[in-house]
Amino acid sequence: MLRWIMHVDMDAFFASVEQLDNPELKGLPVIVGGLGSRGVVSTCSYEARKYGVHSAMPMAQARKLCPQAVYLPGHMRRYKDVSREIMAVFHMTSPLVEQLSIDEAFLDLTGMEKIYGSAKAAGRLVKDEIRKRVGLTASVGLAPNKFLAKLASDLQKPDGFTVIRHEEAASFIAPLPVTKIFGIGAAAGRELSQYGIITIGQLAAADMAVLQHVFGKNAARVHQLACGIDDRPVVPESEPKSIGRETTFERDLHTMEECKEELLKLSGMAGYRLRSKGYYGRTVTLKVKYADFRTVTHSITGESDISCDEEIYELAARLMGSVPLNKGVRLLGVSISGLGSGQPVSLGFEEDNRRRKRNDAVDQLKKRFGEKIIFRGGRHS
Ligand code: TTP
Ligand code: MG
Repeated sequence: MLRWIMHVDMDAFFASVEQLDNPELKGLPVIVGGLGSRGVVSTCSYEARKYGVHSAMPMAQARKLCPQAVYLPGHMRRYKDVSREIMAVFHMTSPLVEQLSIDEAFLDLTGMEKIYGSAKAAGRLVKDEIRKRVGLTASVGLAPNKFLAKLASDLQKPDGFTVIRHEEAASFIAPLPVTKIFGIGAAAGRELSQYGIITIGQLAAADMAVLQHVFGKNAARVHQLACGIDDRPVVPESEPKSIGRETTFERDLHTMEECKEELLKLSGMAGYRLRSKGYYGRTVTLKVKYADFRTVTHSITGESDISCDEEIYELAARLMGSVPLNKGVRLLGVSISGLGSGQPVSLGFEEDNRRRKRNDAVDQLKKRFGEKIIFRGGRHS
């Protein structure tokens, strides 16, 4: 059976979301990134790329190249929401999806021609579905393996659709520069050019001794890629079963007050991790390790979805109340399981919304200044 791998990558992702949400920005150069004096460009619209602006460029340089652009700080939460919708389209299309970043993934379509008619039809379907659901364009690459699929998706951006067929794979990539192969950067490219090797085709036909000289133990691998061969499987990332944090204390804790104070910090850290990975949960587990290394765990399942620090702490503290404190406590851990992703279901009580807003604000601060910036209540450390 012929392998078919699809690589999908959104076009100018953050900038496109901004243009979608603010239609007056359509057709304009839009630059998203850190706007402070030491900020860098996260990405920019294709209109801005004409001026030479690109990701990771210092913002000050972008301002010189394209002073008329619209500069925006970005909305990470929104991008994550859109990303989740896109990933849902991928998961609808194939059971084997490997997410590479916020806006790209590999899908293994091998053997799925029967469902879609052809791999090409599946590719079209994904592009159409993304446009319908989120109103954005994606570039698709379809090829016999990951290396070729990723290379293909990049060739006709934006709104690209590139198919590399099995029989044409080697000849398709032969005229491209060697730096199109991941891992061959500008330095290796220059070294190869001294041997007259500029294109991937020349690399495929090169003397192995030269490749060994330039790439050492990776020579055979690079040679295979140059021939269009890449056997790496699409590996779906496994979902975590639980998310949490634990701390071993420098000195054992003896009072309920001390334990609860630590639980408050742990709940904040666990909650931040939970939310930043886009999950909510149903069950909170408390782990207590005593000075004699005996460990107990207790779990409790909440009435509704849990995502806020306060909810986690409330349940963890309730569990703590049923744990005897006749020995010193060496370690405490708080984790959340029964995970789901997306927005937690809430009854929309005023207090729920207030809590969520408070948690969002704390998350933003932690994201900007590091996790240690805030501990709720209690003493700061
Ligand atoms: P990319 O897919 O690399 O870039 P892009 O989607 O903006 O543009 P392209 O059409 O070339 O694919 O990255 C996806 C998002 O990740 C991008 O919109 C912003 C973010 N990002 C950064 O924040 N910093 C970076 O250096 C890069 C490369 C991306
Ligand atoms: Mg992209």
